[in-house]
Amino acid sequence: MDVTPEQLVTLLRNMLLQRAVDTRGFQLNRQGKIGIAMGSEGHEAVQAGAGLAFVRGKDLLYPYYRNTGIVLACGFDLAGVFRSQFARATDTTGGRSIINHVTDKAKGIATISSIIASQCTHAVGAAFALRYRGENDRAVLCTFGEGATSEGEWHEAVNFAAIHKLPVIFLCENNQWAISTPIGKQMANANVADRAAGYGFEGVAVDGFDPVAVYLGVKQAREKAVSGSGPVLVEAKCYRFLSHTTDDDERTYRTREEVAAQRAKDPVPRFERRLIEEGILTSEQIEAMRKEVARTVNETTDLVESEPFPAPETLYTNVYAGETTPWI
Ligand SMILES: Cc1ncc(C[n+]2csc(CCOP(=O)(O)OP(=O)(O)O)c2C)c(N)n1
Repeated sequence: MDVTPEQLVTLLRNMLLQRAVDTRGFQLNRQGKIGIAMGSEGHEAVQAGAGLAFVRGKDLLYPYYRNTGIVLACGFDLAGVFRSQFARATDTTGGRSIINHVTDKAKGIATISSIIASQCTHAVGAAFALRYRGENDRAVLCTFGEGATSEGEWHEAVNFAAIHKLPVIFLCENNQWAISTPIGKQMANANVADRAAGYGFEGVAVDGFDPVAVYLGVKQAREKAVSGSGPVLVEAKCYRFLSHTTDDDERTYRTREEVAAQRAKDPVPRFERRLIEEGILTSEQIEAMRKEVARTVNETTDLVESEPFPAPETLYTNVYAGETTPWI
């Protein structure tokens, strides 16, 4: 068996948690409590699957802004996600950064970058350091949207990784839209995965609505990456169900028919049905899990909302570099 029943349950809980956190973010924004929210609805299977393949204590994650689910699946603390959203003093950037730019050095989670594709060159540099030090059982997971693959920095990063056969898994969360730009206006290739061939390394496309397919694709890519035979580009085909952020209105550039057709393939109920059919969980157990997740998200929201904002006298903290510790 490729995945254990425990892993299947872990995947579902992460997917439910992502969706609950997403919904809460949009609610908090509409209540005027947080400045902006970015949903990952439609990406749940990609992020749960990739997070399960990440080897905690060894691997490094270089995520992007839509990766709440993946940082949680890699071990990031749920309260930390809300601290970032609420810009509290307890946030990893001290409440200084735009939401979701969380980091946890001890867990190998680098900060999210909003500069599209800039995390790709950082990821490649970290992979070079791992190889240079002979830490050959460690890999770097670098994530981005399909729009990022139109950036020059993405091409520089993958080319460098291919030349030096670096242990990087490049995971593209292809949701078909880069804000209002559809994939057909980004590239003439049928698959993002095809881009890898241009740089002499392997690219594979997987069903991004199936967390097990993503898990196995990323796991195999990781095995290849740490074996010394170079990076792999994994393209997980998914869809963004919500607007790009709470500042965007997707109704202005997508038809309702297109969104409805994608919604019919929603990965969350689809995976729930699969676990019931395979006898892994009953519908009652899934309902109990959903309630536990809702309770956890409610309690964490309340806890973090009661925490203080950064003190005014810390306004200039980190504006000028003080003591620094290298990341890797
Ligand atoms: C270098 C750079 N150019 C443009 C932007 C503005 N921008 C923010 S998100 C985004 C779309 C990115 O789409 P994609 O990579 O497909 O990821 P998605 O948001 O769809 O998950 C753009 C163009 C930016 N943040 N950085």
